[in-house]
Amino acid sequence: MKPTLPLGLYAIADATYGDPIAQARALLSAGLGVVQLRCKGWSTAERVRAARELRADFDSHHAILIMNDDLEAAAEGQADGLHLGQGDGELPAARARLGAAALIGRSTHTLRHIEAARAEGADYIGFGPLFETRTKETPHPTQAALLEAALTAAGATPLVGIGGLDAERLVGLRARGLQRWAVISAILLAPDLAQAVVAHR
Ligand code: 3NM
Repeated sequence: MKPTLPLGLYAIADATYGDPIAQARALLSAGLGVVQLRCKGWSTAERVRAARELRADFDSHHAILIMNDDLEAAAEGQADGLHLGQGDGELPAARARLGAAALIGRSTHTLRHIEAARAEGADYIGFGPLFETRTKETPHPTQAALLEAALTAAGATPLVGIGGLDAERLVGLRARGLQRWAVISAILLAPDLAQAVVAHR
């Protein structure tokens, strides 16, 4: 069965900020139900190795492992799902390779992207960057002003806000209706990861 994306914090373990395997284990220990592995610049073989190394940890925490960008790594690494950027290939092809139970998300940066993601059958939609981000190399223009329109455009498809999020900004975004969000640097650069998870969940 396809897993359901939890409400609240969608965690990302990111090789930009250290060892994503150690990060993922710490995020699972902090109680998070979904963690994406984001390893820009890694080979598919390296991503597969990381996912396989983590599989038992995700199983014992009943958590969802999402592979960023790389369909082959998601398939070979036995991930529960795949997150596709705008340029990362066709969603139906990923669905065919990974099976009906895979959770497949798509990054979107405009309202039109959101409509396209729904039309191609995305299980969830990433929307951002809401604010300026220090994590992405070539970010799109910031989108926070469009949050309400984005939530409407997403309809019943879960929308995950991303980009420049911190605990303070989340207060305002949640009041505006955001139910799911992804946070990278504000958690991975915090001196105490478990405390940072509590502050952002
Ligand atoms: N995707 P931080 S912004 C991975 O706009 C990613 O789709 C984005 O990192 C998008 O929480 C982003 O450190 C980086 O700003 C988010």
